[in-house]
Amino acid sequence: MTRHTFFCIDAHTCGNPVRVVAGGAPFLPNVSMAEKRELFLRDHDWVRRALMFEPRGHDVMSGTILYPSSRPDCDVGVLFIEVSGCLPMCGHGTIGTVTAALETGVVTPKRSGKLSLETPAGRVDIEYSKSGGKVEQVRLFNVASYLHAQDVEIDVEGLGTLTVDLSYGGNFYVIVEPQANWPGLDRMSASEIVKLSPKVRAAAQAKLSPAHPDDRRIAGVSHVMWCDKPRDAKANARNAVFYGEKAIDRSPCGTGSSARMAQLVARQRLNVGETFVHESIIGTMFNCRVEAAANVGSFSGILPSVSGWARVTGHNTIFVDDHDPLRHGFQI
Ligand code: PYC
Repeated sequence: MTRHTFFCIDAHTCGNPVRVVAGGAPFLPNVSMAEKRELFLRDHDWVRRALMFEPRGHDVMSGTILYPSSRPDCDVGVLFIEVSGCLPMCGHGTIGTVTAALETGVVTPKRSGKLSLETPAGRVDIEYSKSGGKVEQVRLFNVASYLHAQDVEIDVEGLGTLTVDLSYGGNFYVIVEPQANWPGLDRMSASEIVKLSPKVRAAAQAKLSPAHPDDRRIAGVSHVMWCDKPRDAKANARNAVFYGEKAIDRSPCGTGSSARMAQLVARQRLNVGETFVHESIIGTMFNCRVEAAANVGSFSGILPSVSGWARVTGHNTIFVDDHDPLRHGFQI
């Protein structure tokens, strides 16, 4: 019998899970994280399914695997694993991973208060504050983000015609704002979000089939962001982000917040230099900022930053035994 053992640090970022695999991951050659992502998906995807899906994970599970970076300007490489696949970039996953890695000593920073991560979507710089051995706050300086398409009409069974935008913040997001056929988050239950989102995603994908202008490996509509006014007076906006088959992000979603800021700047509802506080479905918040303007291919975009907190919930040694019929996980 073969037993695979994974040494994980479990955490959550503003309520959304992050399982950081610090030991036991499959060997990958010294190539870029974008290439490692492709090799992992081709040869080792069972590891993701075993650690993310039931019975070891659940419908909302998300995590990372740490690898050495092949870039001299990065401290560590991060592979994002999730119920939906291997994301090019994940904001809540980054904040949770940095917190867990620093608090447990898995990563030793060369510079005080700063780290640089190599992600499949590109380099992501980090600034963090730490007190009494605990990481208090992590700000990530995300990859360039841009509005890919605006005022796109899609037909969604159960809602009718919706007018949506498609924006990139490390993943491609359909952005749905309140309108005649969708009155907003207060009038929508979590189970309705889970039922309608795959239809919205499929309709947007069928119409747009987006790919990143500088890296065609980053392609496809993966997330749906339902937007509304904030409940908390400290926030500028609220959202519920859908991913995978059944997941609603409990955090305000880092790549989603980046995509949303790119959309708002392109629509002249937010300016370079301004902050944007984003509230999640459970009321947790990310403090975001438009750092600068940036070009992405022929699109005008932005360089966004996102700040939030995470807490480590425990150390988890996970076994995947060959004689377990459910060793590679399942979803119902
Ligand atoms: O925070 O970027 C994010 C994210 C993506 C999917 C779930 N959370």
